Amino acid sequence: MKRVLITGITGFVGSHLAELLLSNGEFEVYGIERPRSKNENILHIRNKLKLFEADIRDAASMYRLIKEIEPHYIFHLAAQSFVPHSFTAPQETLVTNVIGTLNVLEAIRHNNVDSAMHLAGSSEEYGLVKEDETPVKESNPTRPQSPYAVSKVAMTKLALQYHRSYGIKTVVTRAFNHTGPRRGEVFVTSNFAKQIAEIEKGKKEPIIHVGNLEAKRDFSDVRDIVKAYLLAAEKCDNGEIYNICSGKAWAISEVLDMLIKMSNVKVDVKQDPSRLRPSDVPNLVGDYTKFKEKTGWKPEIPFEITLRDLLDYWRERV
Ligand code: A2R
Repeated sequence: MKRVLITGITGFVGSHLAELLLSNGEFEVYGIERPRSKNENILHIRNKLKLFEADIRDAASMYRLIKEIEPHYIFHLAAQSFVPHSFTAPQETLVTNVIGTLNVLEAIRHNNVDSAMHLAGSSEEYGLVKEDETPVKESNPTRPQSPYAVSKVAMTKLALQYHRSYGIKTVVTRAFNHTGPRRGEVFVTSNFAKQIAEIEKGKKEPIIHVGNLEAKRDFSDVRDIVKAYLLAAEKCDNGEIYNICSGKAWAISEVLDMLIKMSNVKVDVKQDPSRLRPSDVPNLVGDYTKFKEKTGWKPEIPFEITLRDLLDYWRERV
């Protein structure tokens, strides 16, 4: 059995990755949680996991943890992951996403363990993408548009530098938007789905509040994304960056229309200025050729199924 440590296991992606690894049967899955972690995402698999209390901002706790586990693989997903929050809490975002990552890298280095580390970068690192630069390749310049994006650029650069300087096995993926059941309700797809589910149950007036509907995003299903993360750790070259995406862009307005059509309720749509970002990325669509050539991965779950499962997830919860 290979020992795998997931930071961020209580989160959206971490919980899906834990499920995948457990179902595979070859992995012993370790994770970290904090005293106040919301743990509903992993309640159903909790007894199959080995959970430790740790905070990535605390270097000593990461050092002890990695010394004790000596993981074969580390999936570093823990982060302040919500772009709008990074404008109001830039310091928290930078400390968690950059210093937190540094603490994991340093724990590997000082303990001299041979872990292969996958780090979840983000398409947000590309930021402002010019018309003639889409679909975006890994070689595109990064022009971050938020403190979150800056934090992920810094995290990526640290991961690659630790590989070059110390030979630490790091692979960075830049996933484009991904969604599905358990997506945090602050994220656009989940937020729309939750509002529709509430309207269906008569718990909310029939008005959907929205932010920027013009933005175009490349969406994948989280269950495809976690398969890609496992392949990245197992098959990709260290010190490299790989895009993971569908290669197809959807306007946020199209996503909203698809969700509304999955329901019988009549709704009005209202723009809420507080949902707009100080600077936004207009069009983000990626090119995953590099990753596909290395691993054979391609997205399998149609976006309609992803949205339907997300809406059903909220129908069971509101
Ligand atoms: O908030 P918690 O305790 O439930 O844990 C969250 C974890 N996390 C931390 N873990 C340890 N020490 C910290 N200081 C710390 N801060 C946050 O990160 C949770 O388990 C995870 C974030 O989950 P989500 O917000 O649902 O993010 P998601 O979508 O799963 O994103 C995974 C990765 C992130 O690196 C994103 O930036 C990237 O994919 O897109």
